[in-house]
Amino acid sequence: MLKKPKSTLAVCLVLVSTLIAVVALTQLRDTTLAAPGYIEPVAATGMVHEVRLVAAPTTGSLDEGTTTDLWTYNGTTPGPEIRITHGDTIRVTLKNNLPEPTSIHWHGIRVPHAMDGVPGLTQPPVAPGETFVYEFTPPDAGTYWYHSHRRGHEQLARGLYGAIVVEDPTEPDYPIDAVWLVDDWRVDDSGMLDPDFDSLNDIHHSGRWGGLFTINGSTQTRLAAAPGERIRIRIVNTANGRPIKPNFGALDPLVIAMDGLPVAENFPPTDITLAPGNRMDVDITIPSDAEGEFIVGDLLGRSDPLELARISVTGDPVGTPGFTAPVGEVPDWSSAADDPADHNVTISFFSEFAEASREEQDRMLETEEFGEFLWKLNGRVWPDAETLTATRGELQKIRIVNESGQMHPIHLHGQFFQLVSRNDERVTEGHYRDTVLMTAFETIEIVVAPFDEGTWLLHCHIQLHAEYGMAMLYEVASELASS
Ligand SMILES: [Cu+2]
Repeated sequence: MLKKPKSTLAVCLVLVSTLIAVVALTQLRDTTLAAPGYIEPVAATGMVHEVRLVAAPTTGSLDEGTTTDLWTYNGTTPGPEIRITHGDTIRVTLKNNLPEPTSIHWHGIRVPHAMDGVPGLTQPPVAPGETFVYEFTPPDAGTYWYHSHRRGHEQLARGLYGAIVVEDPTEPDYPIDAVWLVDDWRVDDSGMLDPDFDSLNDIHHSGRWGGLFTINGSTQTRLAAAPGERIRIRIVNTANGRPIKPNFGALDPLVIAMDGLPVAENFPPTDITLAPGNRMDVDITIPSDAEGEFIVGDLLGRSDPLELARISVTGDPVGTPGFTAPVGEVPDWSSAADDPADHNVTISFFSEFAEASREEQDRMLETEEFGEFLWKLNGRVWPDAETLTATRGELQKIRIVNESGQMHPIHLHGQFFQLVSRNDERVTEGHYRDTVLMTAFETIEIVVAPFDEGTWLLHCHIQLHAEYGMAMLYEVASELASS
């Protein structure tokens, strides 16, 4: 007697869930825009990695010899590399031994909303002496990084970041698989960090840039490889404001992933500029007759590369593995460049000094009190932010207009997107992103695949711009709520 209602219920549940799936697919706004290739749920392995990260003031060395005051996870900058297999869970206990509140954001990983690490939005700030436990199973394999998401213009600049790699067991095993976290530090002549983290000049321009360049916290990074070796290098730009344009000198790398996810086709990284937040994975085969030092440098705004690190080729040649470099399933959404935008965002800069009368300006100059400098999105300043809304499963296009003379790396939490136009010219990139660099007075259009519910942050990854207002909200609601 009891069985029948139960099985009827089961049939109903199957029908309802089938209906939900059909609705989800038909709600993709434009049938020419295929759903992203990464939304298949990951099969959990059951493995849980316990990690303890202690954020604390530390004294450390960046430049072999000089020491400075840093803020680090577990005593080093970068903090420990977290490396797991796709399907594994990580459980990170953050202990805050800093003199101020903090939090951790898992940049690029589609974590559950409550794990996203944005104080005041997804969690309360973690007060000094307190702990917070982050636990999630990354749905997508790839190269990511973790960093403080509170007062990043100081907490990141003092060293609070590290790498998180989610290895894909279906990808070929590279004999050498390295993560290079690139940073620039502003130090004085004695190697001490410049403590002026709120420089008006930096707020007004492109944030805090420094003259001391490190990879993995050292100016002397060397990667040893044999002739014929095949290497995967995962490059992460962790800088507060400065983009990098990687240059590999005499080597011929191929890009295999951008912002974590595999690219549709491998290509040389010649034209790639990595904004703060961006990642790029490259596949390098060392020629079998190579020997000596190969310089990896930065070509941003210069014709001769600035050295960042070296690949030292020594020893007997090894056989080069013959596997094909990884690629991913990336639908082409560039036709959306011709569609109207679902949302428009305008970036502008407000300066109380510039708005003031001549007399007031004279007074401000005399007292050196220049008033407020603020970065605005649609005329509003965080936390008085506008909310862009999206329905789960409906791809949508956001048009962003930069009315300022500064660059802005725009980062969206919780979802990947594609860049489909720059200055109204269609762009086909063949990869997803979570961060895109806008240059001065540029207009871009992005297509977002909203599949992760919650209210997420969309902000500039120049830490000072975000700190001085440049953040808004992106709310992804369930399709059931709107029906
Ligand atoms: Cu900005």
